Amino acid sequence: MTTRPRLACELAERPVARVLLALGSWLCSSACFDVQEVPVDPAEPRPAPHQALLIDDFEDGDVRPSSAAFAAWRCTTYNPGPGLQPVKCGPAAEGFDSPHGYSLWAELHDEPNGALEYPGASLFAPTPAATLFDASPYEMLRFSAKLTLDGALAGEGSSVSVTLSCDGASGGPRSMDNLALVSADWQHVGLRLADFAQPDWESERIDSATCATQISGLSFDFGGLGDGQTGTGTLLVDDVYLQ
Ligand SMILES: [Ca+2]
Ligand SMILES: [Ca+2]
Repeated sequence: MTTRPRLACELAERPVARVLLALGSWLCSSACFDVQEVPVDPAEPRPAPHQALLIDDFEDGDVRPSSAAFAAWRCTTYNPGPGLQPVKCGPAAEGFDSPHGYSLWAELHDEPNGALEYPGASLFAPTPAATLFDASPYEMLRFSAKLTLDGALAGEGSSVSVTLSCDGASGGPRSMDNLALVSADWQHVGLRLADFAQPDWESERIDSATCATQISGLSFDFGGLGDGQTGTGTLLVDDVYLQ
């Protein structure tokens, strides 16, 4: 088990309203991290496909997930809004014990103004329009990842926030998230769905069990700059499963 990374605390509060306004709550849910303890065991075996729903192993080399329950992978940066910090994502010629994964690269900047803007980068796959996905039959979200951080993003710990978005009772988007430490070497991560929690900043509350029945997207995010800092990050993901 890992300990809670500092990043989670740094990202917990302020970006919410700005991201909500700028990107809609899907991205907001990606931007605002709740702190959870996360089991990370690089030696943990990958699940056999027959035991899991394969979201994507990226071996077809395209942007579409293996599972039709999710639409094409895409990426963005936020705080400030999309387009203001460079970001790229796409199929990668490197996977976890396989030829292909998917990469997210971003250069993040925090404005030097004495305050934290919590800039972040997100790789995400929404569900197809007007559809929701029921994740309640599954216990774990599993994926492989490696994260390389440079500049001010490089530090003693590098972490990836994993967010499952869902629809609240009013129809407004909600989310639940979890945090994983990811190093510069490939490793397997297993997150219990029961350990995902709704961020404190979402005013309309939804319990995680309900949220799991109406998933509207999945995202992997990194960030964590201090005031005025700049850094770049490359996240590679592979073998995204529900089990
Ligand atoms: Ca692969
Ligand atoms: Ca700042």
